[in-house]
Amino acid sequence: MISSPLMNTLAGEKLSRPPLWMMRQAGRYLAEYRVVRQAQTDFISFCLNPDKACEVTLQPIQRFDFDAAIIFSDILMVPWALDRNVHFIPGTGPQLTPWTADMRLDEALLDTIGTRLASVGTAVQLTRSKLAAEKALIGFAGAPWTVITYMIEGGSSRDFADTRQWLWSHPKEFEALLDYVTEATIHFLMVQARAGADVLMLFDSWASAVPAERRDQIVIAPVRRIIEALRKQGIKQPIIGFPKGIGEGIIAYAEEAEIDALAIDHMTDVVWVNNVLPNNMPVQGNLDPLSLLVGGSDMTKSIDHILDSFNDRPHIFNLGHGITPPTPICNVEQMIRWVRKS
Ligand code: 1CP
Repeated sequence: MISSPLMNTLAGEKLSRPPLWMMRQAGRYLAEYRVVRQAQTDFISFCLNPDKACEVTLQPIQRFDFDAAIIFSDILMVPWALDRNVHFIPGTGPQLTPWTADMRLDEALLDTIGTRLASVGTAVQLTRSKLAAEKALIGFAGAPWTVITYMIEGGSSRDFADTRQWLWSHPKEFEALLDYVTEATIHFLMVQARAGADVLMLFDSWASAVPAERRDQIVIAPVRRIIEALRKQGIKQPIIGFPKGIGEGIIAYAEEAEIDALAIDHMTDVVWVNNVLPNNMPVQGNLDPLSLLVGGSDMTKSIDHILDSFNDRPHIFNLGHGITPPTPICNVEQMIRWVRKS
C-alpha cells in the first residue's frame, strides 16, 4: 500500500494539515481540459481512451498539486455497459433509453462488464504508473440508486418523479433492477481495484430523493452489499461513501453501510455531523462549490469553520459537491493556499 497523506488520513491518522482534492476536479473549469475535450466527439469513447483519460486525470494534479487524482470516467459507464444506449448531448447532458418495468434484465450482460469496461482499468493502471507515490488514485462508481434514476428517467432529472413512482408502483421490478445494477457496480469497481486504484468512492448524488422510510433498502443495503462482495474478493482498498442530501440519515449510513470514510455535502452542518459520527471515522468535505465560485473572505471563513469543526478527527478537505465550470482558477488557488497554510 502506498503511503500518502490521503491514505494515512483514511487509515485514521489526524494530520496537522488535511490532504485535499476536489470532486469533479478534472473538468470544464480547466482550459487544458477544454482543449482535450474539444478534440473528442464522443464522451463515452473519451472515457474509454486510456491515454486521454490519463491525461485529463493528471491535469489538476500538475496544476494544483492535489493529494489525490480521481480517474476520469463516469457513473454512467455502468448503464452504457448494460446496453442502455447512453449518449452525452452537448448542452443537454446524458440521454439513455428509459428503462420500463416490463423490461427483462439480461443476466448474461453482467459477465461482460469486466471486458466492456476494461479500458477504465487500463486508464487506472497507466495513471497510477505516472502519479507520484504520495498521491492517491481514486476509482469510483455511482451508487445503484443514483445510477437507476438516470436509467428510469432517461437522463438527468429535477424531481425523479418516474423513479419514485416506480418504486411504489412496481416494488418487485424496482428491487430486481436495484439488485442488477448493484451486481454491475461490483464488477466495475473490481476492474478499478484490480488495476491499482488506491481508494474507491461511491457517489450517491441523488440520495436526497429517496423517501426516508426506504433509505435502508435503497441507499444503505446496496452499498453494504457492494462492499461485502469486494471484501470477499480480497479487495482491501478504503471506500468512501457520498450519500448526498441524506440529512439525518447519515447516522445510519455511517453505522451500517460498511464504508471507511464519509463524504459530507455542503447542506450538512459540520458541527452537528462531527458530533453524531463515530469518533474516529474519517470525513471528507464540505465547502459549498458556489462559495468557491465567489471566493474571497466569506470563502476563507467557511474553510476555517470546516477545519475547526473537523480538527479532532481524520479529515480530507474537499467540496460538498463538484466544482462548477465557471469557477475562476484564482479562487481554487486561494482555497488551496488557505487550507495549506492552516
Ligand atoms: O463534456 C463534458 O466535459 C461533460 C462533463 C462531465 C465530466 C467532466 C461529465 C458528464 N462527466 C464527467 C466526468 C466525471 N463524472 C468524473 C471524473 C472527473 C472528476 O471528477 O474529476 C466523475 C467523478 C463523475 C461522476 C458523475 N457523473 C456523477 C457523480 C458526481 C456528481 O457530480 O454528482 C454524476 C451524477 C454524473 C453524471 C453526469 N456526467 C456528466 C453529466 C453532464 C452528468 C449529469 C449530471 C446531472 O444529472 O446533473
